[in-house]
Amino acid sequence: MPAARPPSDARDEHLTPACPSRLPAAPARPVTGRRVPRRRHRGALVPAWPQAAVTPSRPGIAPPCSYHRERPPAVRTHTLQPRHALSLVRNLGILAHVDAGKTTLTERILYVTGATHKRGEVHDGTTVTDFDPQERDRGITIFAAAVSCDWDGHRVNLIDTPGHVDFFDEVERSLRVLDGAIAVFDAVAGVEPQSEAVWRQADRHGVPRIAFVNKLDRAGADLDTAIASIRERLHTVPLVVQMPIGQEDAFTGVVDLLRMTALHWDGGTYERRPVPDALRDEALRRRRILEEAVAELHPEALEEFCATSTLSERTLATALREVTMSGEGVVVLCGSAYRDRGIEPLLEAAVAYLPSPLDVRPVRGTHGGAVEERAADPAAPLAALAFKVTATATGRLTYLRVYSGTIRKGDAVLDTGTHRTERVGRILRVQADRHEDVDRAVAGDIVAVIGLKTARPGTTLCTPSAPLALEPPTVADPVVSVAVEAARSLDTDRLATALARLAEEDPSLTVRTDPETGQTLLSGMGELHLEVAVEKIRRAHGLDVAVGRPQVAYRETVTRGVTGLLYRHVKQEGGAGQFAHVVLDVEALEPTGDGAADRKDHGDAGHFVFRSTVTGGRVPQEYVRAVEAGCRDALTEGPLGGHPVTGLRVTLTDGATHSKDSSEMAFRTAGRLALREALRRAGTALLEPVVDVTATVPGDAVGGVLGDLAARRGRVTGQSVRAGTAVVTATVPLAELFGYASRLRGRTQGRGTFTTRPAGYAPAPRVG
Ligand SMILES: Nc1nc2c(ncn2[C@@H]2O[C@H](COP(=O)(O)OP(=O)(O)OP(=O)(O)O)[C@@H](O)[C@H]2O)c(=O)[nH]1
Ligand SMILES: [Mg+2]
Repeated sequence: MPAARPPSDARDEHLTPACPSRLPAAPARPVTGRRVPRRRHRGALVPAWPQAAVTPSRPGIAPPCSYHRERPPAVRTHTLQPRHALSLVRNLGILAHVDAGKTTLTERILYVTGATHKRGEVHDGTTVTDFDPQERDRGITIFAAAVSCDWDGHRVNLIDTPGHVDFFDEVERSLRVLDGAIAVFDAVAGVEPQSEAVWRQADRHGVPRIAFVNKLDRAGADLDTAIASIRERLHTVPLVVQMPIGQEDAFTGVVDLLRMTALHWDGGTYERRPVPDALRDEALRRRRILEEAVAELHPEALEEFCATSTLSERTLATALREVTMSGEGVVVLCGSAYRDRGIEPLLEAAVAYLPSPLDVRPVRGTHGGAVEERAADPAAPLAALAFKVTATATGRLTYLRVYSGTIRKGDAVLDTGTHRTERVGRILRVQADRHEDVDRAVAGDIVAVIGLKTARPGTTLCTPSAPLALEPPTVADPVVSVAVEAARSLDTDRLATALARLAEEDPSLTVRTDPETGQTLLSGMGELHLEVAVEKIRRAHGLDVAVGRPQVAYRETVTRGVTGLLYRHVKQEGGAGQFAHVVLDVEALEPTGDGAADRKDHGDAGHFVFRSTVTGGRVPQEYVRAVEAGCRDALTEGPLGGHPVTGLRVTLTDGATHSKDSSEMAFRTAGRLALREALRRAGTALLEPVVDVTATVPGDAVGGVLGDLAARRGRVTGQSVRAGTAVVTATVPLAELFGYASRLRGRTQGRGTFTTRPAGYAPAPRVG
């Protein structure tokens, strides 16, 4: 981790009242992602704050006050929300690197809101959201789980997401249907690789976030260092609204810098007290830093700050909400989920700053080529996105996010994927592995439906008379495959059915037959992903499965181009003939530079650009499109080993048509065969997936770990030691990492851990 300077030091120079000439003008506000109109919900913020707010006896400092939150009734009532109440709904995700404490935080949120009576623990396998037997055995989250709770008159729907990189797609599908998120960081480790990856993912989806720095009770926890890493690695402005009271074991509470009161936790309850004298100066200093940071981002706050040299609690709260929505800054809170500290203020901040379904932009879809928007209105025609499908004892559950309209039990809905109309059997509100029947769900709701036979993750369900297709979540390319086979040949068909169902539930898993060996190949995002999938088949279907060695998914790329390749496709055997002449140039394309994006974002076609420079109408537009389609067909199998081809630009420079025999089909065939021929003549190279590895190991084991990484063709990119613990980063071919977890454990007597992050593709040393 880079040496971090507490953010407070960096800002000491601003401690004197600022005047217009000292503070920079508020930056222009670029409109990105799902922004909300800046003015729309001003004023709506204040009633959303809990009634625990105390009237300050003198500016900024609350009088002595003891406040124990009444626990809400334990019974969850899922009454349906009328339209006006949509503003009281929050659909939130909990995102972070593996082990940051997402599941523990979700568990504590359920407990403090009264949704549960017991605090479960990940290490005991007793949490609500890690209910799958494999999650309990492995102590990690594998599947995103939805839960709901009530807080201060708001309904909070939460999705606890997995942090392990292999389950990236599960997070992607969740982000697609969420309105806001809580990003969790470990107070010792700060921003870890996967936190950075999910942060960028949330940026792409335009999901507003607040941050929770967790584990402040751990030895070595340091809020300021974690905040510095948020600023440096996530390139955002941290707006820190709390200051911890005590450190590590002695961490007992926080100072609320908005209300300037201290919150102390003791057992299951907390108390608001005046800020202790010893902390007052530091708290005022941090409040000042917060005010300045907010004034720099928010024009009205800047005006007030310049006029009065301070910001009122109301202005701060309003500005924090708007800055959160626009993504220009991130509100940072802190605590310890494990020790139940900091949960209530986090919930307050979540309902105060994060958007309701009404705050996000109307959903966009297409119908017949035209783009259409639908607002979050229960009276509008239905538009709902299926984002998850699971087989349970209750039946096949299709999870839906309803964006507009109302879906009722018994309704006929159109599946825009299959163009089939299906009937909704039951509608369920889901609380992890428990379900409760409801009669209908409205815009803003996340529910599961039983009775849909064909809906897949990514399908839109809509009113048959008002069809609309919403953009489905993207699906990452699988990078690792294993051959699977039923141990008893009798079970071959059952295995095929089980694999098909698995791939249906998780679109990042694919099943295909190897044309050369005839083996069934299961492909996914990593070794763990496949291990979990196979184990699921063993447990759920009682099948004995034999699994081969994992293989990575190679790709091929162009290293030396070809110009002026002429291909003539002419056929005249009876009937209508085929005539298409094309001339192609093929060039190598530079990688985009973002390894993860190269691997995840360019879909099956990889990084491919097609253009036409044909002039004078020598090849009509529809035939140009057909040539492009043909080229894309050719990209699926490269000349080196039949792997997908990526990293090239194809230019159609010339061509010829025949008045009778030319057709789109002829040009598509010509495009495919021309590019195939061009690739044979071009210089090509094999690419293999590489990952960035971050290994955290005891200082005395570094030598062995470095040697092992080198033997795995790893390139060490960084090394640092802090308090006897070394962090080594390296870029390593994925193919060399199989079995690394047990090797690292062995080399470090079980004390070493590592995480990986996709880093794109790099040239492979051998031809496969
Ligand atoms: N000391 C301390 N430990 C914590 C805290 N929160 C969580 N933990 C522990 O950290 C470990 C990981 O916690 P989880 O809640 O499973 O983390 P997660 O982010 O859900 O992990 P994945 O779902 O696997 O990505 C568990 O052993 C927790 O008990 C905390 O505030 N303090
Ligand atoms: Mg978890």
